[in-house]
Amino acid sequence: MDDVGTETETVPTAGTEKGSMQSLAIFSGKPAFAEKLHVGRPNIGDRVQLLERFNNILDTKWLSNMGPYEREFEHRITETIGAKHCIAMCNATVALEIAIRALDLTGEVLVPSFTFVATAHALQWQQITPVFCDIDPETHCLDPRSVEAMITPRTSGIIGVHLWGHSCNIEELTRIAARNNLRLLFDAAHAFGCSQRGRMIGNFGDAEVFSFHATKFFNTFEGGAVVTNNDELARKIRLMKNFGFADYDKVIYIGTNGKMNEVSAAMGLASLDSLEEFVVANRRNYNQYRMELRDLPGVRLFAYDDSEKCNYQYIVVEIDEAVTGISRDDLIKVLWAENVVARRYFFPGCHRMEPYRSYYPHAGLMLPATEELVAKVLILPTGTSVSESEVEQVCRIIKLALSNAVEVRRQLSDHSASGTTVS
Ligand code: T4K
Repeated sequence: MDDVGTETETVPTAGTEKGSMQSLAIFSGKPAFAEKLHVGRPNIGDRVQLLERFNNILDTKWLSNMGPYEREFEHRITETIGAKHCIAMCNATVALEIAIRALDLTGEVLVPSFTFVATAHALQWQQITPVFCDIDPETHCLDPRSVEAMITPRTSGIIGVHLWGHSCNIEELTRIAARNNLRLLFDAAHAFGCSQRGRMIGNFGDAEVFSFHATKFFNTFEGGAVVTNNDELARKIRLMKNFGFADYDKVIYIGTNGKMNEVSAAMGLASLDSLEEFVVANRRNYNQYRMELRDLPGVRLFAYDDSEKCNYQYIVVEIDEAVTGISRDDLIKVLWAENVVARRYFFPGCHRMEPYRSYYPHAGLMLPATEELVAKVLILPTGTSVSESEVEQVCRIIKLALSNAVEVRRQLSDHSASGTTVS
């Protein structure tokens, strides 16, 4: 793989070898990393080409409104995934809102609670009720049985989320949607470059929505897109993202402003050129984590299917406190003290966030798998800015914390008793 021109960033370590319990920063050790090691560090493609495009934008003074880079970007996306239409947007949340409206969703829509809150908000923002369904604990995606159980006469659609880039049970959801005359939309915010049974995500349901936010492995600073193979839907969505303008002075539809600007599109083109390199770095880190964390009782690394195309952009670990003797939250405190900013995506689940928690205080009763999972999941850093030796160091910290679980727990409870914060 030729990586010339792609930015790699190394985070200098503080030079602390983590060998003994006392070397952990929550005891008396120096933090493992001098600078914070983040989840979601943006990958940057070829800077020279990117700046050339930026200069071109300034020279031509075409900054937005379906400019040449936006159109090229849309074309490249459809080429990459083999879908008929790509409508680029300013972000995935607006793309979801527009897709929901274009599909005429009303009443109730079935969604997972275990997702980024934008999935639910995109509905509630339009006075549509998100009805939270449970997930399959293996895949972390919608459990079709829960979906079926939640259908009422008010249900108009399903939004499946391909969490972590792992596809939902598309076949079963498609069957349920067809049987019940429901629209089927996929929130594919995590799943650009992934496939299901060899077919690229972006080709399923009525439409799918990608996110190209800065924290995604492939970014346009802010950005998103609706992709669909339905000509009529694509036409409607295109109108909706540009206030409903069909021509100069001619508005034929209610619309909003969902346009992607030219700087974002230029960044997207640079990201597309480096896509393979980003995936290679993510896969390398994933394999390293897999090797380091294998055989650790109570620690489960979310498994990607190597027979499918995959972007490996999230390193998802489940911590089973009953086995490890240390909770996910205590482990996060240990990691943060070492400057490893691990995250609890998507804690505590949408149903426990406002306004949903006030609207449906007992929703958790219908979501046992979600309730269990939100206490276990931990996201670890990866991407082109994270090296193999840094992955090794992160895993060494985890192993050290787990093999000294009793002392770590005692130390952390002493910290909280004395009012000192760990991170
Ligand atoms: N559906 C799903 C399933 C989603 O996951 C998302 C977004 C959406 C829909 C909506 O897509 P967009 O409308 O955003 O296109 C982040 C992102 O903001 C969000 O886009 C993403 N999902 C979610 C999973 O992650 P936070 O709250 O973690 O963001 P933040 O600011 O804490 O950033 C995470 C880490 O990334 C930081 O610790 C540092 C690093 N970072 C972040 C930014 C923005 C950088 O190093 N540089 C940066 O520029 O939500």
